[in-house]
Amino acid sequence: MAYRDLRDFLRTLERKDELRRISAEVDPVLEITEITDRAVKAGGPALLFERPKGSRIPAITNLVGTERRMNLALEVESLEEVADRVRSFIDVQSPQGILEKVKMLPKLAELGSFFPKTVRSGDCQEVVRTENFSLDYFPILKCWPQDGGRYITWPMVITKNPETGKRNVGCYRMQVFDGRTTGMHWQTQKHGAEHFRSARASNPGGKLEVAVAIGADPATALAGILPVPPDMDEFLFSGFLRREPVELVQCKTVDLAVPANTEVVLEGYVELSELATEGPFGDHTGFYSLEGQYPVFHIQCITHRKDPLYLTTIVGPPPQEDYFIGHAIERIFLPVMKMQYPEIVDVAMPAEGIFQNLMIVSIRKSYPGHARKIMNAIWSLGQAMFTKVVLVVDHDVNVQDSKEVVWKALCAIDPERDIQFVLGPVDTLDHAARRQDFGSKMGIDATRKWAEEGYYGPWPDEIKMDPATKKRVDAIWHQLKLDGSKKK
Ligand SMILES: Cc1cc2nc3c(=O)[nH]c(=O)nc-3n(C[C@H](O)[C@H](O)[C@H](O)COP(=O)(O)O)c2cc1C
Ligand SMILES: [Mn+2]
Repeated sequence: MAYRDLRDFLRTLERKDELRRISAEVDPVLEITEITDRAVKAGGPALLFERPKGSRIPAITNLVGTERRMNLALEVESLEEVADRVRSFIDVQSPQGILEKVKMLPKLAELGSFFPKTVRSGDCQEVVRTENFSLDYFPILKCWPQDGGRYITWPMVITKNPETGKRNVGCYRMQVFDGRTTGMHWQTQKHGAEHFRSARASNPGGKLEVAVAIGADPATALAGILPVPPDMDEFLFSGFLRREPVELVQCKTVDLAVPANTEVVLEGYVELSELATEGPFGDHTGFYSLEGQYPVFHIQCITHRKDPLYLTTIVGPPPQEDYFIGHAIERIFLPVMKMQYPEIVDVAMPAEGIFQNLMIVSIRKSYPGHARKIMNAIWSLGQAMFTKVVLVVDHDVNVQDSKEVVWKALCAIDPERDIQFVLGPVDTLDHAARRQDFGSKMGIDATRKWAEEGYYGPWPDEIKMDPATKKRVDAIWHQLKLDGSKKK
């Protein structure tokens, strides 16, 4: 059974000794970050701050900051289970023959059962505040010393495509400007920003309605982070992940719906003609992202549960909780990448590469220039377009092992021949790019080179001892007493 809501998941975490309650008063200004940062880096538990300074609402951090808790959140033993389910849906896409078509029907029915469902009332509206409300009520973090203020870091920002009416859910940080306004940091390539531009084009002086949901069952809370295609409802994907539809309730003052089990909902709008200075913010690159101009979110109503919890996360020097989220995304979406590019064997985004800086891809190479084709594929694949360095290796390199990758990839390149630069969109957070959002990217072809690619010598074999010798040494190894021999 899917988790009913955030507190249901917290109960499970507590039972499994994966949650620590902190009853001492702790300041949401910097202190919660410092504690959380240490907890994440130690592989520690989820944290429930019962007495954040200046607020009566408890704050939760490090919810899914280990692979184990991510598995608990998705109710699986390993992420491969989720990947297998994704694969099983992709496989039935193009049935051949009547038998395959018939077999497909239950699968389609199952898919249909994941669509969000509208319900009449929801716990998230136990309290409705259209007057006398303020964000000051919540334990919103100032994360790092040079941050421009407090930031809501794990919101589900919900908008509708003004042209198609389709919903989008994105996790975009929101800087608190005052009790009723925040920044809206949707980066220029993201779907929320697309909705904003499209609304502005048809009505420059108007508004775009926005609902922000904070804290839900874990699969739903993750929805806003998933890189799903434009106009695909992220809540459908949450329904798939939790194997039960997300229940949605209509907002009180805007024509949008939010997960009924949410802890806190902010309803309002952005003015299409208004921008304000947002930032700086200690970001997931491990550096501050600097000030920029972003839309302003005006809150006109806050609804929440009677005793709301405030879910938040910190980003900063890796690894942080977002590494485990990104890693889950990598595993879950790998089958989708493989469907489009079957030559891809595996993909890795090491924590230090902070997602957009480094993707290591292994392929089964079958024609000249194949590695370069894959680089271009990555740069045109959704948010993978941001990848600053794409490193392509042969199928027999284990991309999950950074040491093996460094060793084998560097042996395999003639840098001038094998490195390729392209220009294009880069991540907004890339402070080294020549311009915001625009810069260069690098592909490294570290596969074995072929004659057709201008390499005429024989490519050497990797050194491996022959099995017969290994066997003979195995037989006498014990007598040699070389295992664990320590000098005294
Ligand atoms: C903790 C966290 C904070 C994030 N903050 C932002 C942000 O401020 N702006 C942004 O554009 N993306 C941010 N992202 C990434 C987006 O959530 C992600 O790209 C998502 O897929 C965007 O949804 P969309 O494709 O519907 O626009 C953040 C991700 C995480 C995990
Ligand atoms: Mn989207």
